[in-house]
Amino acid sequence: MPTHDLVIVANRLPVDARTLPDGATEWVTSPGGLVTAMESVMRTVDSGAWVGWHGTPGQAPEPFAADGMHLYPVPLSEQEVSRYYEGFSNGTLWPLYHDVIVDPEFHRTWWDAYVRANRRFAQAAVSATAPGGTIWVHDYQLQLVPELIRSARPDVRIGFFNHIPFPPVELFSQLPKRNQVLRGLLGADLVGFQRESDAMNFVAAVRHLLGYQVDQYTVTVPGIGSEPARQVTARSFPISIDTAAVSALTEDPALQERAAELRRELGEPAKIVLGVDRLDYTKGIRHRLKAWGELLDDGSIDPHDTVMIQVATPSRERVDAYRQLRDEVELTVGRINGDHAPIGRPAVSYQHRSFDRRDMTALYMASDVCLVTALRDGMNLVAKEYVASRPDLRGVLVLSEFAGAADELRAAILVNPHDIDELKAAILQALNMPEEEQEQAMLSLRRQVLDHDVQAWARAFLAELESVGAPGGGTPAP
Ligand code: ADQ
Repeated sequence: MPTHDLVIVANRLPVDARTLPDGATEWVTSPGGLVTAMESVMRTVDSGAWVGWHGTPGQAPEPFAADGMHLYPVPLSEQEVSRYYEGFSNGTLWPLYHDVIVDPEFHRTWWDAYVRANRRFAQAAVSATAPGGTIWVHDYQLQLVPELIRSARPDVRIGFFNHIPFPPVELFSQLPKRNQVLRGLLGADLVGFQRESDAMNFVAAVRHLLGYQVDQYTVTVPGIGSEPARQVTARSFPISIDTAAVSALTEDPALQERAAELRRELGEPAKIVLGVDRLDYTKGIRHRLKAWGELLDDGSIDPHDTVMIQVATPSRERVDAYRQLRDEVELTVGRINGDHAPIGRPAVSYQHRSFDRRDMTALYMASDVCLVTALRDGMNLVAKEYVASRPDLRGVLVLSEFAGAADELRAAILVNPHDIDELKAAILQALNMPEEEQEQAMLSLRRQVLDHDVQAWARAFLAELESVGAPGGGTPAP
């Protein structure tokens, strides 16, 4: 019996399995912005649920509760993980939606698995949702889910949020099955994107490829047979972070001491420059290292008083392009250190592992410059985390104009990371920025980030969904 008023559908459940010494499984909530945002909106409904994969191939455990949320695990076989998740999601859609930085691969077996998996997620959501309830579907792995839900449950409101960019129609058109993907998304009442330009790309694709009528950000989906036409709204909702949680950490004296200790451990350099990314080719890590290496080569930076820390979280390690990227990054770091690092101190301190929130915040607090040089990024939360971690108003953010965050964080030093000379100049400008200028920029950046946290983002999306989605078949066209 479906019972939940609000159901989140995402590829992953917000928990990770941990095996206890006695062999039993314990579920640990994965700390992440989305989880925090959802926890805050779940508190506003009688009953909330989350549908997603639990992270291991094979049979799914029975539904269970964690942190006041009802969790419905969706099973994926080994082959589906390889074809739906690593294949169509991360080998086809991810590179295509990120400006084809690497070549997308298309395989029909991947598509078939994508359809199968999307059906399973949709079915689980349909069974979990109360009559007249709301379903919020997340991200590029589940683009067919809105339409699949709508055909089974015309009584529910359906929202979709795309966490990654939506490409221009010229690129999107390369996608085999592109029209099926667009129709899948148009099953929602509200389709949310990070940037205004993503929403524009989406409606342009709908107009060009499906020929539907589009009025600014409203698409009219024609009815089939006796079905009435419906309206679907596309809009941008820039995601953010849990700023209150970050602020609380920055006030912790133990963390302030940890930040000071980090500087001591690095030999009290005059300046620390930080990069924090999933090890992904979209993040521009190679471009950043090239710029850094050249600045050391030409003597603009002295490795005796300036250190770069590059945190690169292991990611998608079974996908070829990611293995290659790791090799290249590690080779480059090795070369830079071989050429320039003083004995006993790195020129680039490379950290290929995960850190907890406390250590991550201490790193932000300890760093004079944060480099976000993504070649394409939906938003980039690292940029916002850095800003939220600097109540002292010190520190400079260098930010790629190709990250969604660049629309809001105008007071950063904005760069085109493809232009290595420009990137080098921006790094030097950041390193040499007088304190008053840092303060001025940081004040303006913090105003933006502190006023728009992830809880506000979730509330804004759901409020808009409430106003556009009329249960009982979506918003009828006038
Ligand atoms: P991601 O591509 O994962 O997210 P990002 O927005 O930068 O990119 O978020 C990464 C998160 O992971 C940050 O919170 C960061 O602190 C954390 N992180 C990175 N390295 C870590 C490490 N070594 N240890 C611990 N934590 C680490 C996708 C899109 C983005 C979009 C988000 C949210 O690609 O564009 O901003 O979703 O919508």
